[in-house]
Amino acid sequence: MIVACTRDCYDTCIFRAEKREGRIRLVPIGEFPTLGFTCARGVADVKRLNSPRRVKTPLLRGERQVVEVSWERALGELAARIKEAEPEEIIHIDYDGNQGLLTWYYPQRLFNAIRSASTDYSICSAEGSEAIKLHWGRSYGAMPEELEKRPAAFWALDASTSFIHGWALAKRGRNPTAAVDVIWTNTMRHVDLPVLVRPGTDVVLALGVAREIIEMGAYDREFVERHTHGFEQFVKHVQKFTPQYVEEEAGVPRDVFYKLVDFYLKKPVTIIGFAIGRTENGGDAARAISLIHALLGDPAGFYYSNSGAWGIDFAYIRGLHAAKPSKVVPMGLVGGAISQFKVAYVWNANPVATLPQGDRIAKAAERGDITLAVHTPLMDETAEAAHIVLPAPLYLEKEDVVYSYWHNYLIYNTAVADPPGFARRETWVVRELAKLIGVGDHPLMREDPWDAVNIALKGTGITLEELRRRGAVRLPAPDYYKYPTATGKVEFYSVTAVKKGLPPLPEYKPPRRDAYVLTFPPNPLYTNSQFRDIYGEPEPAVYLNPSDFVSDCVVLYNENGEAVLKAKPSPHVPRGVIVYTGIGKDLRGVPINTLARGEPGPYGGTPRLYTTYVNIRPC
Ligand SMILES: Nc1nc2c(c(=O)[nH]1)N[C@H]1C(S)=C(S)[C@@H](COP(=O)(O)OP(=O)(O)OC[C@H]3O[C@@H](n4cnc5c(=O)[nH]c(N)nc54)[C@H](O)[C@@H]3O)O[C@H]1N2
Ligand SMILES: Nc1nc2c(c(=O)[nH]1)N[C@H]1C(S)=C(S)[C@@H](COP(=O)(O)OP(=O)(O)OC[C@H]3O[C@@H](n4cnc5c(=O)[nH]c(N)nc54)[C@H](O)[C@@H]3O)O[C@H]1N2
Ligand code: SF4
Ligand SMILES: [Mo]
Repeated sequence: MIVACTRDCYDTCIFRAEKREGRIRLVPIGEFPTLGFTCARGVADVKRLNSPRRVKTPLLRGERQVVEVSWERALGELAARIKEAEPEEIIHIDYDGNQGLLTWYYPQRLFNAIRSASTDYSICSAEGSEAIKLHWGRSYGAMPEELEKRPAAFWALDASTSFIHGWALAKRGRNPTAAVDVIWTNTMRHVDLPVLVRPGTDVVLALGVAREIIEMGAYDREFVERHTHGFEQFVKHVQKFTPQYVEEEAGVPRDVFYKLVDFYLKKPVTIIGFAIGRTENGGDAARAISLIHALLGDPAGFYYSNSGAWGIDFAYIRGLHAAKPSKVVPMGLVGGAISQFKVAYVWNANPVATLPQGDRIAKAAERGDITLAVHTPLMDETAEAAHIVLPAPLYLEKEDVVYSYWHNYLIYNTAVADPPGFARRETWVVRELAKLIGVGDHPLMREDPWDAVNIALKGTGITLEELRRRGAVRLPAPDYYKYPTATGKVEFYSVTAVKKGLPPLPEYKPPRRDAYVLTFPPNPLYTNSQFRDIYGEPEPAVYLNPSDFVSDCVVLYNENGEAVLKAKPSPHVPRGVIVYTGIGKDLRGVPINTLARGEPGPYGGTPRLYTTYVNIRPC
């Protein structure tokens, strides 16, 4: 049996699942793209099936205690709350705890059918995707194999921690590697050319590199003439991004800058970390980095997210062809705006911990301002705050179709274990709920979930039946010479942006220099807030440069709130930057995201949480 890890992760590892004497073993496939190894989470997935944090029975939280109830009672209660509220007073909050088409996307149909409010799904990669689309009409890029074939630059990505198979391929290829980051991550310490930049200044560096390539006459004239639009305006625009300006603004010394230019002349692939979109000027940085590859005549030279390349009709599974949300709230603002709602239904996400000011969702539930319901396999902060908790199967306990935003395998996941207790899958829950609310007959809810998947897969050229039979199918690489922009070309000067009232060329606004920047590199033991049931809580600590060290206990504060944390000096953190590894809490148990910046970025609405400005004082 074949299964793929459904977590929000570049790698989407593929396993052979073996069952011997009732015991399940997951063996990472030896061949590409999993290469015979997996991560600390992949190793613990079987153990996690019996995690003490599993939710096995529906729960209702009363004033005094939490009681186990039947599905009928729990769903009856939830349906009553939903029926009492106006559609725009109901919000569903879901993200990528499990990337299965039926687990994440299909349940959105119920909420679109009743025209409730939705988030904008912007927390992770939307900013960069929308930004790159302004120039290319698409945001997909390099296929995984490229990492092994040519030099690789990891830009705003600690690949050796969060993208271990991409990292392994690059290392296996033995070509030169580079990284651009604001701290000395493990990746920065293990590439040939590490480039340390000041937070939020990547766009300056990228436009500086572009300018230099043009100055040297080293760009691909034929590609520029045949496939691009607005080169002249771009040339003019980049003039001010001289090596001197790059040094002053981004803090990159001249010699390192020229080495990076040389590196780009070798036609590397750039893996642009999703993280770039969560930084100040991040969308503009993604735009500028992608355009370096247009200069090089290399439309397959950058990678951001390949989700859009496989032809999967996500909008169809979500039901957007038939009904749309009445209101859309940027994810970074949901925490602050939660009291506008009466009911919040959460699945596949842990917003109390993972969203900026997510702790306000828990507070609103505690005050009784909202009814909070959660469908989850495991107790987390959101479930602890919820009035209604519904038990869900983990990915090894249900069938689903899984895609990757990196590699081009589509996988049919078979269930290798039975769900515990009364756990029921997402499609069942929303269809039962639909009946109770009175929309069971809505065309979106009537359609069998598997039929919906089959239709959504049409553009991939693979039928559900074939996929089920083969287990895993390799999809073809996309066409890199098709640009669905206004001009049909790669737009150095984005006509599309002008139409949308956005700047046609990547812009730079200097970040604040009067505060510390709190940022969040990945933690190897967790995927976002998951696996604390196995590995415990991440340390409530921040790292800072020895010269910024004031005390071993600090209070970080800004206009959003305060966090009390242990502080540790680290030579890997430059002055002015403060590092919290992963997503966790402070010493009082307050989610670290109580501090995070929530206001949406200009292109895809992603909050700039990786450039969170804070002040610091000793405890
Ligand atoms: N082990 C592990 N793996 C994961 C995850 C996890 O939690 N743990 N999460 C998964 C998810 S949801 C995602 S989206 C991806 C995360 O992957 P990405 O978001 O693509 O990147 P990260 O590896 O988290 O690294 C982000 C890097 O950006 C740096 N950075 C911060 N500000 C700036 C800036 O202004 N400029 C530059 N150049 N760099 C900056 C940080 O120091 C950090 O090293 O990984 C996935 N894989
Ligand atoms: N401080 C800080 N905040 C961040 C980030 C950061 O690096 N630092 N990263 C941001 C990024 S990139 C992202 S993507 C978000 C991630 O935000 P989330 O998507 O909220 O994060 P996860 O912790 O991956 O997933 C959350 C929940 O999904 C549930 N789940 C897992 N499998 C299933 C399933 O099969 N069914 C159901 N119903 N539920 C399931 C898990 O129990 C878990 O509680 O966080 C963002 N927030
Ligand atoms: S979390 Fe990522 S690296 Fe780990 S098993 Fe899942 S896909 Fe593989
Ligand atoms: Mo993410």
